[in-house]
Amino acid sequence: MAKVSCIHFSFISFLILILFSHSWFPLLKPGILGSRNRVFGSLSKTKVQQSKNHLTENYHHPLDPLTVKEINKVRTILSLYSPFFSFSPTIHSLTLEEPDKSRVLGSKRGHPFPPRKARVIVLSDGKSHVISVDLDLNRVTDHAINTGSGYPQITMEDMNMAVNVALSNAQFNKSVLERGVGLSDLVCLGLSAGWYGPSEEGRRVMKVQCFYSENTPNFYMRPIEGLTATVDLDNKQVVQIFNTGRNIPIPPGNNTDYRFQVQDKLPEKDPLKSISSEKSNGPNFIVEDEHIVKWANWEFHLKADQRVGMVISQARVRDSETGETRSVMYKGFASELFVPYMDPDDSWYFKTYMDAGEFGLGACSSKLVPLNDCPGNSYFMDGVFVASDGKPYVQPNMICVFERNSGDISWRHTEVILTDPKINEARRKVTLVVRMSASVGNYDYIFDWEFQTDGLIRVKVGLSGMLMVKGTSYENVYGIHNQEDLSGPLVSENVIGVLHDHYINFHLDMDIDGPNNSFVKVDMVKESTLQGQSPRKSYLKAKRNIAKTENDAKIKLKLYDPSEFHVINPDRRSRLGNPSGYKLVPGGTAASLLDLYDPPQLRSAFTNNQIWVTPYNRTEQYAGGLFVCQSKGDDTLAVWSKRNRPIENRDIVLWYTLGFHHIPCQEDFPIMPTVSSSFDLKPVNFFERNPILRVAPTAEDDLPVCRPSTSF
Ligand SMILES: *[C@@H]1O[C@H](CO)[C@@H](O)[C@H](O)[C@H]1NC(C)=O
Ligand SMILES: *[C@@H]1O[C@H](CO)[C@@H](O)[C@H](O)[C@H]1NC(C)=O
Ligand SMILES: *[C@@H]1O[C@H](CO)[C@@H](O)[C@H](O)[C@H]1NC(C)=O
Ligand SMILES: *[C@@H]1O[C@H](CO)[C@@H](O)[C@H](O)[C@H]1NC(C)=O
Ligand SMILES: [Cu+2]
Repeated sequence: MAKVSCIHFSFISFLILILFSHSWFPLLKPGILGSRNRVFGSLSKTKVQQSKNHLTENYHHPLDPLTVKEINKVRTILSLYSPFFSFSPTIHSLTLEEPDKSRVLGSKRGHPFPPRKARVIVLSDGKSHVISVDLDLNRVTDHAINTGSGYPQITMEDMNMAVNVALSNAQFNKSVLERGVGLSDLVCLGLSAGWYGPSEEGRRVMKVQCFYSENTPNFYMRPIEGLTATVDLDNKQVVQIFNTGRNIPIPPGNNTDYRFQVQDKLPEKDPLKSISSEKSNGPNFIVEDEHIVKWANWEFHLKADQRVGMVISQARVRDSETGETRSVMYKGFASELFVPYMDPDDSWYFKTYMDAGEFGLGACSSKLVPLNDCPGNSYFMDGVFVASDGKPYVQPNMICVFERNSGDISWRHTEVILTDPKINEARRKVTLVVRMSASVGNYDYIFDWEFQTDGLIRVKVGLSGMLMVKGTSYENVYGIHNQEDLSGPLVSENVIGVLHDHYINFHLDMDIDGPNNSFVKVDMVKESTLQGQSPRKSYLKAKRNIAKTENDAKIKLKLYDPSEFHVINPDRRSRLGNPSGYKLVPGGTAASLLDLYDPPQLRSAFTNNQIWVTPYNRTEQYAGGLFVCQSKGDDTLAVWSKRNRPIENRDIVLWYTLGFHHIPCQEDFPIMPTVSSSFDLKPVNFFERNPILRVAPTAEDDLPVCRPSTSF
C-alpha cells in the first residue's frame, strides 16, 4: 500500500518527527564525507565501510549514473537554456539518458564512451517537458512536450504543498478539529489521486488524508476515516472535500507502537543467541569502479535509480567449460508497482497506487540497517539523486550486496546401490544477494536479486511495514451482521485491514548470448494412448511453440494448461545442438481480477497478462508508462504491444508481473511480518552440463564459526 510520502516530510511542520527523520536531504558537505577505495572486497578487513566522497566521483562505464559533477553541470546548462531564462522549472526527474544498447555493447574500456546525456523531466505551464542535455556538447539537444495523458513523478514539494493547502482550507481544518484531533498530534499525507474521468482531468491533483499520532509513531493505524480533500496542485486550492466518516471513531493507539524500546518487558522466551555467517577471510566479491560487481562466475553492473530503485545491467556468467563470459541479461529492474485497494468508498476508491512512477522506489528507498537489513560484511552503495531544484543529494546505503551461505544444498546424492566405495556427495549453496528496500509511505518493499553459481537468478519481493487501514465503529466481529460487507477483516479494535493487491512488474531485457533471442512457450499437453497401445491411458508431451509476434507471448498462467517459458538464442547451440536459453519460472502469482475497463486497470493494464514479450525499444522502459500520475493508460505495455510486432530472433524484452492478493489478518497488526514471493531466471541448455560439478565440498575448517553447539 503505498501511499505517499516516502516522505516523512509531508507531515505538517509542527510534528515532531525525529523518529522518522531518515536522511532525505543529506548535504553534500565535503568535510563529512570520507573516501573509499575504488575496489571493495578481496582483502578488505575493514568492518565499517566508509562513506564515499561523491563530490569528486567520475563515471567509468556508459551506464554509470550521473555523478554529482554532471548533475550540477546539467543544472547550469538548463539555467542558460532560453525557455527557462526567466524562471527555474520544477525538476521532476533528472537522470542518465542511457546510450542505445548497441553503443553500450560496443564500448570498451579505454576507448571513448558514447556521449554522456541527461534526460530531464520538468513541469512548466502545466505541461510535462522531456529534455535531453548533452554533457559533452554542453547544450540541450532535444526538447519534447508530453501530448499524452499523465504527469511526472510527484515531488516532495508537491506532497507538502497538498497537505498545506488542505490544512489552510477552513472547512477541512474544521473537519479535522471536529474529530477531536489536536493539531499537534496530526499527520496528513498527500496521496496520488489516480485517474477517474473528466472531473479531475486537466489539472494536477492529489488527495489529502489525515491520521492521529497521539501516543504512537504508528499513526497509520489511527486514520481519521472518511475525510478526504482533493487538492489542485497548480492552483493551490481545495477542489473537493468528502467528510462522510464523522461517526467512525479513530482507533486506539495504545497497541500500535512497533519500536523495540517500548515493547513490554515480558522477556521473549528463549531468545535466539546471535547468529553469524561472517566470512573471516573477507567477502568473495569485489565491486570495481563503484558499479561493477564480480562474484564467483557472475559479473554485472549495479546502480541506484530514483524511479525504479535499482538496476542490474549486463549480467554475464562465466561458462563452466570454456571460461568464456557469456551474456544473460542486458538490463533488469522493477518497472512498476501497482497497489489497488478494494473499497469503492469516497475515501478509498482512488487508492490504486503506482508507486514507481508516482513516488519513485529509489526516492523512497531506506537507509539499510547493518546486521538487520543486511548481514555483516555487506557492501553498501549510495544513490546520487536529484531534488526538485535540480540539486544532487545522496541517498546513503540504499543498496547492499552480500554473500549468503544459504544453508541449502546446491546438489547431492547418496548412492545406495553401490556400497564400495560408499558415495555421499553434497555441496552447500552460497549465493550473492543485491538488496534494497523502499518505504513507500506505510508499506516497505524489499527487493532482492540473488545470483547462484549454477546460473540461476532469483528475484524476490518482500512486503512489510504497515497496512493501510480503515477505521470502523466495530471493536470485534460479534456485532457485525455480515463481515463481507466490510472491505476487509477486522485486524484490531476499530481497525479494518482493507483487502488489496500488489503487482510488481519486472522489465527483463534478456540477451542470451547476444541480443537476438526468441521466446519459446513449451506447452505440456496430455496425450492419450490408442486402444491396446499401452497399459497407460495418458501421458504428457512437451511441445515447443516459438512466438512469432507479441500476441503469441501474452501469457495468462494456468495450472491445468501448464507451460515453460524460455528465452533462447537460436543461433547459439550446445554441443548437442540445443539452443542456449534461460527460462522464466513464475512464482506464487496473483492475477488482477478487476474489470478490464476499470480506470485503475486501464492504467495498470500490464497486469492483464503475467508475461509479455516486446521487441527492444529504448523508450519502452516502464510497463505503466513514463507519465504515470493521473495517466489514462495510453502509454502502457498493453498499448505498445497492440502493434503485435515480430519478436522472433531479434532483440526482445521479457516482462513479468509478480502478484500478491493480500487479505490482511491480525498478525499484520501493528506491523507486518515480511511476506515474500519470487521468480527465477534459470538456465536451460545454456551450459553443457551441470556447471557446478567441480565445486569442492566444504570442510569444517572452512567454517570457523558456524558449528551448532550440540556438535561439541
Ligand atoms: C486551523 O484551525 C485552527 C483552529 O481554529 C487554527 O489555529 C489554525 O491556524 C488553522 N490552521 C490553518 C493552517 O489554517
Ligand atoms: C488500550 O486502551 C484501551 C482503553 O484504555 C483498553 O481498553 C485496551 O485494553 C488497551 N489495549 C491494549 C492492547 O493495551
Ligand atoms: C519505440 O516505441 C515508441 C513508443 O511505443 C514508438 O513511438 C516508437 O516508434 C518506437 N520506435 C521504434 C523504432 O519502433
Ligand atoms: C538481429 O536481428 C536483426 C533483425 O533480424 C538483424 O538486423 C541484426 O543484424 C541481428 N543482430 C545480430 C547481432 O545478429
Ligand atoms: Cu499488502
